This record gives sequence, C-alpha cells and structure tokens, in this order.
Amino acid sequence: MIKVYGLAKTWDFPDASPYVCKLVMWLRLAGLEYELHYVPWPQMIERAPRRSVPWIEDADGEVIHDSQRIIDRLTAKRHIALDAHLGARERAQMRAWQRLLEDHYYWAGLVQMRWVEDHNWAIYKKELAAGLEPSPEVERFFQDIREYLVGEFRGHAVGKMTVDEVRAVACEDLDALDDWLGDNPWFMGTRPTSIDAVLYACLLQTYATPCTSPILAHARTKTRLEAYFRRLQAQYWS
Ligand SMILES: N[C@@H](CCC(=O)N[C@@H](CS)C(=O)NCC(=O)O)C(=O)O
Repeated sequence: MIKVYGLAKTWDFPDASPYVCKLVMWLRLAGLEYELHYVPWPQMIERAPRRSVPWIEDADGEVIHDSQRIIDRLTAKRHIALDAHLGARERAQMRAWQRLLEDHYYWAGLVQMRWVEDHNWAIYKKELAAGLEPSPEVERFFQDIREYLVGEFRGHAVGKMTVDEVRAVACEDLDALDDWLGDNPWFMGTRPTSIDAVLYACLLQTYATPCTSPILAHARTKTRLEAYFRRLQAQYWS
C-alpha cells in the first residue's frame, strides 16, 4: 500500500494542501490504493524530505517527495497508462497548464485568498485550529505560520501586485481554463489524463471553500468549469 503524507483534513478537502489533493485524485484516476496520513505543522517540517507535502512511502519502502515527481515515478514503476495516448504537443500543453495551476493560480487564487486576506484568514484559521485548546502558544503558532506563508507569497511575482490586480489575474486563469475545457468531458478531451488531477485539486479548493472572494464569485460564472468539477467530485469522491 502506498502511504501518502499530508498536513491535515480541512473542510471537505482530503487535505489543506492542493498538492496533496492533486496526488490523491491522481491515485484514484490511476486506480492505485493508498492510505493518507496527516503530519501537521510543525512536525511536517521536521519529517518531510523537502519540508513540504506531499511525500509518499511506497510499498517497497521508497520515499519520494513532490506531487509531480511522485506521479512520474509511480507512472514508470506501475506502468500507468493514463497519459500514454498523448502526443508530444499535448504533453507540452499539459505541462503549461500544470505550471499555470501550480505556479500561478495556486498563489493568485488560493494562497492570497486564505492566508493573506484578513476575513478569509479568520475562517481558515478557525478550521486549522479546530480541536486545539486556545492558548497564547497556539495563537503565536498560527501567527508565525501566517507570517511565513505571507512572506512566501510576497516573494512570488503576484505577491507584489495590489489585491485587485491579484484577483484580476486569478480570474484570467479561470477564464483560460474554462475556455480550454469548453464542452469536453475531460481537460485534454475525451479521456482522463494526469492534468485532471491538478485541475480538480485547484477547483476543489475554489468551489468547495467557505471563504468569500470576488474570485469565487467569478468562478461561479464559469458554469462549464463548475459542472466539470461537480462531475469529478461525484464520480471519484462520493
Ligand atoms: N512542488 C511541490 C509543492 C508542494 C508545496 O508547496 N506544498 C506546500 C503546502 S500547499 C507546503 O508543504 N509548504 C510548506 C513550505 O513551503 O514550507 C509539490 O508539487 O509537491
């Protein structure tokens, strides 16, 4: 059995991290069984091979970090044929979408919303702190994590924009994703591929969050994208 290590169950997501959500969705698409184990902050930073989630321990003991490296390694090891029908141009296209989702929308759409905006941080912190006895130490701990994440956000290109600019570029990402999907059942056409796992994870954390934001209001106008998300949710998670 593959052991997947994440941070914590959050709201209706399998994990707070979209990269963990991506990996577990990919494992479902690939038909591989797994167990999800939570290693919350600050233990995660000490245990994770590269100080980030996800990482896995495969049944043979091999430890692999980074969602994409894990997917590539398991694809090779288990002869997973999910992307086997794609040609070089489609693979290149898929790579570009992956980068848009993970290196741009992640920051502009997700990190900005829940770690940077005060009203959403209050909602997110309440969920992260559920079950913990309130104390000055717990308060300090969450303040420190928030400062750390906001610092990472500010170090990223979109972190230098105004709030309205960040929201605008996140909405542009959603427009592009919706236009590319069109009326196709899967993001690369008529069959599931690995990129559906990345898109699903980002849409899960967009459509299923209790946060409030103009980005989410915009996402709800993207009816094809939302229908795609709801279909995958029903098919793979209910
Ligand atoms: N490229 C990595 C990104 C993983 C990542 O950034 N994970 C975040 C959680 S969403 C994390 O663990 N951050 C801890 C940190 O940055 O110290 C992957 O695909 O696994």
